Amino acid sequence: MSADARKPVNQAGTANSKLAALNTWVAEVAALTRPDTIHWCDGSDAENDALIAQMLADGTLLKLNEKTHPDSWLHRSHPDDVARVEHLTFVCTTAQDDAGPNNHWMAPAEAHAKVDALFDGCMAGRTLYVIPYCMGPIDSPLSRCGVEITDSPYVVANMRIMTRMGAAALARIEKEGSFVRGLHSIGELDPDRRLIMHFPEELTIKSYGSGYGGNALLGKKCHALRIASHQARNEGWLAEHMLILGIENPQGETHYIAAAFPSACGKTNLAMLIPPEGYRNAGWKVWTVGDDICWMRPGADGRLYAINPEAGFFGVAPGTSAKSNPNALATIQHDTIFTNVGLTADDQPWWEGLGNGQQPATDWRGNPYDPEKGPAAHPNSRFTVSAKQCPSYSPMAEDPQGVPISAIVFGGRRPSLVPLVFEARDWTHGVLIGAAMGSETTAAATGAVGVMRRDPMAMKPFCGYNFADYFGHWLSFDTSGAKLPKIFHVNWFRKGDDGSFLWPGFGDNLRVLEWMIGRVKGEAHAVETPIGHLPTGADLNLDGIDLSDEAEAKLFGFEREGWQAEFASIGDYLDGYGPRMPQALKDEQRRIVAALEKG
Ligand code: GTP
Ligand code: SPV
Ligand code: MN
Repeated sequence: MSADARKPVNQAGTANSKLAALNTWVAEVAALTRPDTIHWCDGSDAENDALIAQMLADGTLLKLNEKTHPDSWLHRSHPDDVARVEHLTFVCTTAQDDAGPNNHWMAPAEAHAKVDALFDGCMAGRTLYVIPYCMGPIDSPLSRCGVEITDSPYVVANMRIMTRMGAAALARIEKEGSFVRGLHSIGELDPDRRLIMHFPEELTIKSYGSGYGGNALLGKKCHALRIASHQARNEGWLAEHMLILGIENPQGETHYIAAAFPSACGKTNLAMLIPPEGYRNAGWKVWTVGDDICWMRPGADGRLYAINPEAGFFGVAPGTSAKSNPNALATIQHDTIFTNVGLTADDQPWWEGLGNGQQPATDWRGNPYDPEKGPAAHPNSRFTVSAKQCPSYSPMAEDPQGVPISAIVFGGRRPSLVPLVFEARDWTHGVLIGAAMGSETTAAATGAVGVMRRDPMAMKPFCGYNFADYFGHWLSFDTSGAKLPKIFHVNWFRKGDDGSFLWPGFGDNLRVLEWMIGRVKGEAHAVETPIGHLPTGADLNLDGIDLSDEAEAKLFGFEREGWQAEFASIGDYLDGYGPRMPQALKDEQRRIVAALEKG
């Protein structure tokens, strides 16, 4: 480790770039926040080593068992700072309608004034880090850059894993001359003095008072979804809360699928799927391109091409086991930052559902583990790890042109009504299926868990503009030359009368993906219903799994009366957006209501 690495590259620190606009902004931020020193991050190993050493010294990180988890760390956050805070997240457009009823809104001038008052002097005694980063491969035309200023070394260490950060990103920014500006301070970690502000018209983010991933790693949800969705609309592409995976069949053909599930609803797990034994023996493979965010745009051939703008995974720890997600478990054996997990007596990370026979000694707050006081790991505890460590990481994941998408999948936690899988008739119907998505809330955001809400395209917390305009933007891809993916809806979370999941899920989800690919190729069979094309149990390969009669009936059934009520509610939801809602979606909803009435 080099002792010099901790010293700011430039003590004065505000004129370290060839780009005047960047120097000016850093100087302005420094004048407002008044840090002791300024450090421009170059992304080097020496810099990272020095930051880790500093965080070990001040207790921000604890070293995990070097034998079992080399170069891995535990971070315990403030107990009131463990998840995204949707009620404190704002989209600040000039016109309130542009943010839409789907976002909390504040007028830009008022928002700047409010949050700048919090930033005033907040970095006194601290170091201001300047993090130039690129979302997507450095050489990809689909990538976009940003600079995050933060006073949190934990944020720097995480951004280094999650993005292409440092010198190469700075060079691209200097060449392009533009970048998304993100200002972050962990502040006092007081929930009453916490704000996550987005100014899409200024390509600016200001986040104060939280060190938690989605609130603080500004390249992720703030930039790659809220700001990027706004940019994507203007520039003709899509920024989505989707995983990307490749399915290689025994003939060696690979089809790429992008899937939008709400937070903590199975993206990481599906992206890293290991085929069931019969499939493995036959030669099926699944490749991981991304587990959370997908940027896609039409290529010259009319197909949609997608990149994963991230370089790492910020994944949910609880439930991750050698059985449920062996690829994830293999990925996080070394060089991993764990946040808010429990610890064994010999300093190994531990969480509910890990299932390795070990026991927790310490809970996520650092107290002796006591099952009476709740779980050892926080339900939203996470790991941060480089995608390169994932055994299933796709050789195409770094391709600057992206991968061609054959199918788009929407899904959520739906204990009742919604079958295992169905297919949209066409693009407009598919957009309606996405717009109508519902799911039970999870621990990824503060607030009640298990409450049903509409979460269109899994973007309710992340769309940087009015959902009505967003659905219109989706519809606009249906042009004459387009070769659009087929759209599907899945539900891995259907429950039986006894409250247990009816579908085994995880690796067995490949059975459903295989049917989708069959549909894309025009080979697989389906039954037409008013809600779309459904397979019967006989249309899926169910060899090796045993479904009860109840499971078969509910997973492959179409419940007309329940859907009539659902579509009435979808109609009310669309109407809530007023005249801005595209007529084509309202017409589609009415067509389905009429078809459901026919009996
Ligand atoms: P974010 O990172 O918050 O965007 O979440 P994600 O969509 O990547 O969620 P993740 O894959 O981490 O899944 C979260 C939870 O869903 C875990 O508790 C998993 O065990 C559970 N889960 C994932 N896939 C399945 C499945 O196929 N069936 C069932 N029953 N549970 C699943
Ligand atoms: C999510 O909540 O959807 C996440 C975690 O992927 S965070 O990056 O914190 O938003
Ligand atoms: Mn997510």
